[in-house]
Amino acid sequence: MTSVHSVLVSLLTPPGRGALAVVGVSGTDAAAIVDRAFAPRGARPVAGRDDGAIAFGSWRATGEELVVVRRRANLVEVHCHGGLAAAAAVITSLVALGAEEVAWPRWLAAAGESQTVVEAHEALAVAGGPKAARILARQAAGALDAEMERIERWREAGDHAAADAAARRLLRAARVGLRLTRPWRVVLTGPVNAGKSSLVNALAGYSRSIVSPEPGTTRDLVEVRLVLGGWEVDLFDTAGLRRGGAAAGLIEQAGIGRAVAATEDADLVLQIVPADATPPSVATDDALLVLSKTDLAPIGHTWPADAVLTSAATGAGIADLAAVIVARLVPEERTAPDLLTGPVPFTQRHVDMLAGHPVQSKPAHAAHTDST
Ligand SMILES: Nc1nc2c(ncn2[C@@H]2O[C@H](COP(=O)(O)OP(=O)(O)OP(=O)(O)O)[C@@H](O)[C@H]2O)c(=O)[nH]1
Ligand SMILES: [Mg+2]
Repeated sequence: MTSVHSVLVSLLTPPGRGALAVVGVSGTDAAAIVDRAFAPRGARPVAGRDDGAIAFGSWRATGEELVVVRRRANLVEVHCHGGLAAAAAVITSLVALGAEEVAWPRWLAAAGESQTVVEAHEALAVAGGPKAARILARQAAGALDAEMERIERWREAGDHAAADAAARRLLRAARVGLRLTRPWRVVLTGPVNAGKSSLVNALAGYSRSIVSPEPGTTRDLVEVRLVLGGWEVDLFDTAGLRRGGAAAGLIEQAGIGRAVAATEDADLVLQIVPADATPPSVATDDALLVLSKTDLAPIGHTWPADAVLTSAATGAGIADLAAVIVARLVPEERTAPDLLTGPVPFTQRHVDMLAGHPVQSKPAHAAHTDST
C-alpha cells in the first residue's frame, strides 16, 4: 500500500447529541484505510466494491456495529452512533492508521466541493431561522455556482446584456444574502412609559423586559432574539426618552446614550407613541410609527394613516406589527418573490466577483477531486 498521508478525516455532523454521526474520509487511499479499521459482515472490502455501496460491519478497534458508505474510491463515509465518543473513536483509529484529522470546511473543499458550497455549509452552521436556512441550503446544493457558470458562459459567448442582467439580479438578492448569518436589528424607541417593554414582551411571547408604571423603568439596552415571519431578528428595548431632557439620572442618561447609538445602526426603528398622548410632530426618518395602548385611547380618535395600532394589554395588533416589521426588513419577499428562491450571493466574495466580472467557479482546493 502507498502512503496514506493524503487521507483526510473529519466529523461531518454537528458535534453533540444525535442519533447518528458521520465521519468523512477522503483521499486516494480513503477506501483502503477504512478497510484496515473496518470488518464488513460477509461482504467484500470497501476498496473492492462499487461506488454507492453500503457495507454493514464492525469497527475493529471498538467492536461498534456501524455502516460504511463508499461514495467513490476516494470518498468514504463512516456512519456511527451519535454523540461525541463513537465518532471520536472512529477518527482516532483512522488517525492511528495515518489519516490526518481536519476541520470540516477543509474536508469538504478537499473532497471537491466548490468554495461557494463550502461557504454555504459554513453559513448554514451559524444561520438562524428557517428562511435563511432554506436560502443557504439551495446555495449548498449548487444554485449560486450554477448561476455563476451561466453568467460566465454568456460572457464567453459575448452576450453581455444577458450576463449583466443576471449579475444585477444577483446583486439585488445579495442585500438579503449578506444578512443571512447576521440577524436584522430592530430598535424600539420612544418616550418613557410609552409601553416599549410591554411591546417587546408581547412580540417575544414572554416577559423578557421589566414593565412598570414608573417612568424610566428600562435603563439599559435589553436584547431579545426572535424569529419573525421566518427571519431571525434581534429586538432592542431601550431606555425611554424624557421630554425636554428633564429629570434623567446619570444611569438613565447613559442608557439613553446607548439607545441613541443602537438606533443609529438599526435596520429598522420602531417609534412607539402611546395612543392616549399627542403623537410627535416630527416622525423620525424611516422609523415605523407604532401606537401603543390603543385600549386606553378615547373612542372616535383618528390615527396617522401609516401607523400600526397595538395594545400589549389586549394583544390587538401584535401579529400585524410582526408582519409589518418583516415587510419593512425584507420587502423583496413581496416586491420580488422569486428573487430569494433561487441563486443568492451570501458573502462579500460573491459580491466582489459579480461587481468586477471575471467570474470564477473552480473548486477551492483541487487536492482530492474525483478522478475516477
Ligand atoms: N392599558 C395599557 N397599559 C399598558 C399597555 N402597554 C403598557 N402599559 C402600561 O404602561 C406602563 C409602562 O409600560 P412599559 O412597557 O414599562 O413602558 P416603557 O416604554 O418600557 O417604559 P420605560 O422603560 O420607563 O421607558 C406599565 O404600567 C404598563 O403596564 C397597553 O397596551 N395598555
Ligand atoms: Mg421599558
